Amino acid sequence: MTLTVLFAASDANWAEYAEPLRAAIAAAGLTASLTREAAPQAVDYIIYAPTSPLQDFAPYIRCKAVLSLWAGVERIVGNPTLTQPLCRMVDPALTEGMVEWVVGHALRHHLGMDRHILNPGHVWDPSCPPLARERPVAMLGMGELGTACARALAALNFPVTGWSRSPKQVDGISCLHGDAGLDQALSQAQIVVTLLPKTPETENTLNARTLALLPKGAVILNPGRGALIDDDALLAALDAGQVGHATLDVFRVEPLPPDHPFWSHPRVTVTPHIAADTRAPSASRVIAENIRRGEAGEPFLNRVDRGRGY
Ligand code: NDP
Ligand code: OXD
Repeated sequence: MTLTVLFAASDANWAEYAEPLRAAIAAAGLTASLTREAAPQAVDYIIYAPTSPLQDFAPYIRCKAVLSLWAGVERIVGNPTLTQPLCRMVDPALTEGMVEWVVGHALRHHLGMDRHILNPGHVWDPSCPPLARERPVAMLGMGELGTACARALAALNFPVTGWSRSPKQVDGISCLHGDAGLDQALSQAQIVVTLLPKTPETENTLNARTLALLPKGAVILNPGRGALIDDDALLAALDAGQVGHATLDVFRVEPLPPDHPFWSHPRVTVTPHIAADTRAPSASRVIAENIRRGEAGEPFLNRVDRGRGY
């Protein structure tokens, strides 16, 4: 039987994914027509990115799953027309990219690299940074990405405290959960990484109260979602020196508007939502495996829990 797989994402995504998806679907032993247009009632699976105009999933009565190309699903999870199973992206190459972004930016701040790279006065300042073992890190979110980043930082000897919704045990990481766990993690952290999904519960996790718990001068790295941080509270904490620097990859409005104060703040680094990209060859294999599972009656991988919102 030939499956109909609808690709609902941007033209640029199509150019990148068409060939790797066709190859991965064939390698999974499936026969499918991968298409950008099909009668809704004929579609078996939808590959989806929020760059697609598709909003009404109700006519897709035969569709067995909607397979997101994105890890974060906040723009689709609450769609009331979406009754089909929704699977988010867990791509090993995306995880690798996120580890590189987080470790790179953590080391920039840990080693005080800017002091030497930007040294307009040619000041000879031989003071050394502490060792990583003396620089506590809080990892807010201990899912696929947070756990991989926590492990990579711990391998460099940073003492890492992870925080999640449910209790966890991860070798080499001190794991906390719940409101008290958040306060405890923040009260020691010189570097805070936010890798939580955007849900009603995680919005403004970093706010005036929680930012005040940090040791003075702590650094924030946010590759999660803009809404995890209260922008005004962050700007106030930066101006007061409570937060020493914020490196932000994600924003409430993207692209970040040209007049947003983050662009010109001397202690904010903006990266344009590039912390970790889904990579077509590996992501296509993940998608194809889920289609194979759907056809074999096996449980889907990375299924989103609608109630939790991630
Ligand atoms: P996961 O779903 O694997 O992990 C989410 C983590 O957040 C889990 O540990 C979960 O806890 C925790 N969490 C969720 N809600 C709460 C809460 N209310 N309180 C405490 N902890 C909570 O997601 P990923 O690691 O794959 O991705 C995380 C996010 O990273 C994505 O949602 C997306 O927004 C962002 N992202 C950004 C990219 C970029 O390029 N900037 C690229 C890809 C993703 P528990 O383990 O208990 O469920
Ligand atoms: C994602 C992202 O969620 O790129 O995949 O932000």
